[in-house]
Amino acid sequence: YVVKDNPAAIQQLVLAVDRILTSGKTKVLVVDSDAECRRMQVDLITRQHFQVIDVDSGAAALDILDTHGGIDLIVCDLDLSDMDGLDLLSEIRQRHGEDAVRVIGLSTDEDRARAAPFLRAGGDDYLRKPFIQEEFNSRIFRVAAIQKRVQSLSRIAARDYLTDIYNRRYFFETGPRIVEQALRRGGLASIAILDIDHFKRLNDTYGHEVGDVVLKAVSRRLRHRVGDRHLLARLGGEEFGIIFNGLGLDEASDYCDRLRAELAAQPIDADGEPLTITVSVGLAAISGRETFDNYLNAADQFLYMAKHAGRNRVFS
Ligand code: GH3
Ligand code: MG
Ligand code: MG
Ligand code: MG
Repeated sequence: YVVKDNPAAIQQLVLAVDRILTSGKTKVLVVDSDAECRRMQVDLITRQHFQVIDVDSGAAALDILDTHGGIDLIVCDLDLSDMDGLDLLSEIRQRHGEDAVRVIGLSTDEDRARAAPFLRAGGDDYLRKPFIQEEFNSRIFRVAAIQKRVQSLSRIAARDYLTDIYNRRYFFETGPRIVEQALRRGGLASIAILDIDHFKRLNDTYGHEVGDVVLKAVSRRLRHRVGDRHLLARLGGEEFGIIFNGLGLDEASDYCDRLRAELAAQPIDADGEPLTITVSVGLAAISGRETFDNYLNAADQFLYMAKHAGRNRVFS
């Protein structure tokens, strides 16, 4: 932000920010319009072995959060040159939700009246300037630890325990939002239910543990193929849901058929035993006129038809 007319410097800055954000350490964003104050905070936080990015305005802070993500903790002066700290906090919560990041507010003695509304609006902690270094360090440390806990619990709540892909709860929470976003931008979306064929027979023949190995292997393959653009979840048992973000019925149908063919072509290694599995897929287009549950039901009916037509196929 100091280098905005220098493309080479901007490039360097972007790379530096990315380097910080992709490492495993706690990432702290210091937002303060006073350069001296900012430097002192950066210095203290760096000595706690956290990684720090610092910016001099609320707008810059919002930019970093929007473009990079990955920030765990924000330490923010409540009287910024371009924005009230309280407004910055509301904006952050609105754009990124409650769990994304913890926010500690700082203000001078004259501004101490800002503390209460800041905390009531969802600020996580508050400290008055000038502060005692030990207290600053301890608050940073505590709030960072809380955020690690929040992240770990959110991850657990969203994942399926056996396969570690998203679970049913996450699918139903996030699916409608993805669909709505895709349609609002004028894009397409479709929804698929994929079900392993004769899985009960596989369990009965080889045992439940081998069944679990197969579920994990299929999940890994699906996750690998589906990637981050689309939403993949285990809906239950041997049944998976996929929301294809940006794909209409034709494209999604080709996509599913390739998935189906690939799964059938590569036997799964279950303790040295190569097992060939097939899947059936029901696929429905999303138009924006129906509820999320109705699209899912449509996909389920197509799945039923795919099973009756002999399995190992895609119906839409
Ligand atoms: P279809 O081709 O019609 O889908 O037949 P299917 O046998 O796959 O379907 P069905 O619904 O009859 O059986 C699903 C089986 O999946 C029954 C259940 O024991 C098994 N199952 C569900 N969850 C798990 C799991 O977590 N691990 C294992 N090993 N098996 C599971
Ligand atoms: Mg069944
Ligand atoms: Mg099945
Ligand atoms: Mg099933």
